[in-house]
Amino acid sequence: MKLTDNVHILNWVDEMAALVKPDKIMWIDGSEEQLEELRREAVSTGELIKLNEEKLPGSYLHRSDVNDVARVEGRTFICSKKQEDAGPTNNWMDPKEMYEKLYAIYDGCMKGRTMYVIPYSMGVIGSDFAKYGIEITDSIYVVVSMQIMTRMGKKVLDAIGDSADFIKGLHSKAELDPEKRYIAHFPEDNTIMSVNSGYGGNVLLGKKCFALRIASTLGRREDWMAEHMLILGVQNPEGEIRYVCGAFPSACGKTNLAMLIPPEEYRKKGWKCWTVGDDIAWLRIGPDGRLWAVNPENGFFGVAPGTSEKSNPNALAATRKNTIFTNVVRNLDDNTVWWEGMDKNPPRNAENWKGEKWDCTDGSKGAHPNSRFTAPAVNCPCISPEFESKTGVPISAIIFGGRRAKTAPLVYQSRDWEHGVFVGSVMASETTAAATGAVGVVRRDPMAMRPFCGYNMGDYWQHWLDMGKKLSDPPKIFNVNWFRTDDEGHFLWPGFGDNLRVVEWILARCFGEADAVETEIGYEPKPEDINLDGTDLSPDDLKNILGVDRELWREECKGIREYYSQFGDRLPKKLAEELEILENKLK
Ligand code: OXD
Ligand code: MN
Repeated sequence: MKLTDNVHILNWVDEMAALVKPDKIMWIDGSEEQLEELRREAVSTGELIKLNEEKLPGSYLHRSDVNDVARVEGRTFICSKKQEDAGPTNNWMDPKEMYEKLYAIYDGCMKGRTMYVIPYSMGVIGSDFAKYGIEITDSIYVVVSMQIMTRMGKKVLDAIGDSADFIKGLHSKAELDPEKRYIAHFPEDNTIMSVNSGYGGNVLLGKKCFALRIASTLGRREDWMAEHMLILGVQNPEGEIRYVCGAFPSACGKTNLAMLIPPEEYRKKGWKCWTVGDDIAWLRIGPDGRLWAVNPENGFFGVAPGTSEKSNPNALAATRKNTIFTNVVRNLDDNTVWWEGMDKNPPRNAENWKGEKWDCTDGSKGAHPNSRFTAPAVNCPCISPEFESKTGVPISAIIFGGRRAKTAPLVYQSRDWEHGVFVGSVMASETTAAATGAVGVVRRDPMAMRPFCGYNMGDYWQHWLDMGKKLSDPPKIFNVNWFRTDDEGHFLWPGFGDNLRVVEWILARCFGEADAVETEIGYEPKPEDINLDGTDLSPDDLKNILGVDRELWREECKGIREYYSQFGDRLPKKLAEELEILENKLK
């Protein structure tokens, strides 16, 4: 049954149905009855495995194809009419050529299958922030995951009304052929096409595809920003909650910061942290000239390995009901799940992520390193009371970060917004020995958006600069590095909950409550300005992770200059100037 009279939606759905030729079309209304029927069907075909109803109520295990376990950046395209509008950091294909290629692949790909039509909203339905989408898919896993990750169903169609303003998304698992796998974005058509994958990051189109790649282009047109950022509320003992956004490349502890648990001494004094978002922030200028943020998602699509009662109890708690686990270990004794780093007791009677009998003593990994949980945000014990707010939360600070063994100090503040945009544009992380064998290879990941910016990165930086001019009270911009090491490679900063000590200084700076010293790269705290009560660190230890090593920073400038050169005349002049200012200060 069709759920709308909107001719724009109906015509597009008809057109796509004529292309993919499904046996049946089902409109997803969002009702629990319909979803439960689909879950039952997926269990009967093996697409989902029902887990222990007592220990993990309402939860399921899903296994993706063994060669379909991660986002495929090499096969992700921005298909703007002009190549220079996609820029040097994106794969590009001419839209006509891509449509032709994809239409050939989609032709008849849903024969014998049901086509599901999912109306969904990114952001609270009816709010000024909300943007709507329709995803067509042949996967029940996608339908039930979209129910967790977005607000979806008939109420979204009601909100769209007869408007043509919605993002079109077509997904088909097709044959799961990696050679014909494409994640294509057509920013000028508000369209996303994903084919031959069943992995969440490639197929839950509301997330990276819409809420970052397409939304970044919408934000540029409409004067707002779509960012790869967590949103954290920090409540001080006086009961005041101040908010920060944070952008970090992968493997820098973003989820842990988003769900931070204050150190004991802080908790005793009444500090508390609230999660508004763990991955994506949409930012708009408020009537007060400040930047206001919402998390457009409704759930967490988190990396499972390493999530434990110790590292992130809030994330673990979020997965204890109504969750879909992907590519983790199945404990056959009690029909629950496990992953490396959850605890020290791997199940003895278990299946690995591929569904094979797994012997935890043979040295093989049981869960895939990129195994995931898809969990409702409401499950998180520290979810912010502002999570459903239609206006969002006012942002006091933006925190950029990366993993640098040397060079970057524990924390520094940019001199102003423009300098802050420079700091974000040159964000970098070093590869670890475990991942590549080559330690210290610097990968630039501007604003942690390298894989997610839907247009030319140079234009994106200009948009940041332009937004700063429109904000009468812009957030202050900081850079942090939790990963400084000594010469033996030991971390010099404890990280995790203790990062609140740095965030406390950051927020105090935003409200004129803390001092700083000016260095060549920006403002840094004096060692005694970071509260170390309850740690075994002294202000003297902090001296090793603050300060500026001119030699290393001169090297850094060479790397930045080389990185910038690929953007040609799309590099904003202001950023070239900021680089010169830094070079001069280091002379
Ligand atoms: C994610 C990512 O899955 O950034 O959030 O890759
Ligand atoms: Mn992410």
